[in-house]
Amino acid sequence: MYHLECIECGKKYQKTDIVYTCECGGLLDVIYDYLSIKIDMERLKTETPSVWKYRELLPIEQEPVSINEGGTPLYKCDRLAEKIGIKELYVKHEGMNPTGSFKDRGMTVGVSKAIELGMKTVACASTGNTSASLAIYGAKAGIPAIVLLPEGKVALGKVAQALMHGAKVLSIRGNFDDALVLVRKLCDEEKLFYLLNSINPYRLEGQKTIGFEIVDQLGFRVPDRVILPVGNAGNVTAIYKGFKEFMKLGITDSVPKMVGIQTAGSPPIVNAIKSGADDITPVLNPETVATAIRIGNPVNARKALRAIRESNGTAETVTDEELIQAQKDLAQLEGIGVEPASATSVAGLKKLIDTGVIGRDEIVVCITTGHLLKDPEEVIDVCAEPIVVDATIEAIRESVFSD
Ligand code: AN7
Repeated sequence: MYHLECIECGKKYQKTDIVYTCECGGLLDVIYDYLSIKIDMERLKTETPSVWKYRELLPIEQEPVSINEGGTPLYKCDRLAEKIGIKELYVKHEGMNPTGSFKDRGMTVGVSKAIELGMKTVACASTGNTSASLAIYGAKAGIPAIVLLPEGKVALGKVAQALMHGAKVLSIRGNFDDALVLVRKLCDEEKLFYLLNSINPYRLEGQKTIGFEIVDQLGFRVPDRVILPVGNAGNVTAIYKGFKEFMKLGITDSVPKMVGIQTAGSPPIVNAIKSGADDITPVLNPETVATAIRIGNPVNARKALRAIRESNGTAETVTDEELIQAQKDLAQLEGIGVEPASATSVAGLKKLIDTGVIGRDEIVVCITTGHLLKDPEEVIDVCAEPIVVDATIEAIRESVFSD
């Protein structure tokens, strides 16, 4: 039992309504009848984590469109912890999802909902990962997917996925924020397609399972902090909702402080948190090497600001240099390969430890949202080139042992 509810005016919508935002313009939340939800604790404590392990808390009644999303590893990162100067650090590597990003958690639910509602075509605007994910779930469901990408600004691996999985890929002359305005009109006003950006509250329902899994994988403990990159600000909102629901159901008795990280070139949420504003001021020309979060007007800002504040969390910026260093540290100290945006979580942790905002004895989970192979061109840019040598023992000996 669930319905949709506006976070601003409280207006309720039914689960059969095809609606993305409230009449008043406010964002919608999926609200359950929590008293009627029965969790089988024995199953919860023994079954391997995955998105659909938590189906009692997901808004889908039919068989879902699924390709085994979720259940991503939570690594204890002692070498990285030592470098940063913190006692207990975990990294939840969402790059280990089917398309290599956390978006799959939202899309398995979102596309399942599209099918339940009888929608014929699904669409999104994307900085890349959302489009890869929509393409794969559209393919699995057997319905067409339309994706709008900012021309020339999407990492190669993501475009490759959208193309190969058969989405209709449209490169927009404009940035992500422009593409999102356009696709919202196509879906909401023109009613041409079903909108699967994270303004669609069903997407966030899938993504909240990251919160469930963290608790599950820590042996039903709640960490002190969860740190993650923020773009459209859907994921930080979703994960916090997951932690809150586990508390509401009596599975846990606290929630972590939520910490959102953006880049110095694209910081609307950080600006609002630091200035105490109720809403964001859009950043007009966002620029960063972390193209996934090159977003100036995050649609879930009002939800995210509440989540961060209510949890006593914070938000911080990192520079491109800092996030590239964190990307290398994750790769070379822990064997965790992530795309640039994902590394902002670890770069942000380092900055907040160095400045004393986060204590060295806190239990911290950083979320790495996307896989290294999403953006091979960035890797080539920031790493030394391969060394070309003659195919002889001598040449290799000289190259390896000469310095
Ligand atoms: C790797 O694909 O917005 O704050 O269109 O790909 O929930 O938006 C991607 C976002 C973080 C930010 N890390 O999450 C898209 C898109 C990675 C991402 C984010 C994205 P939100």
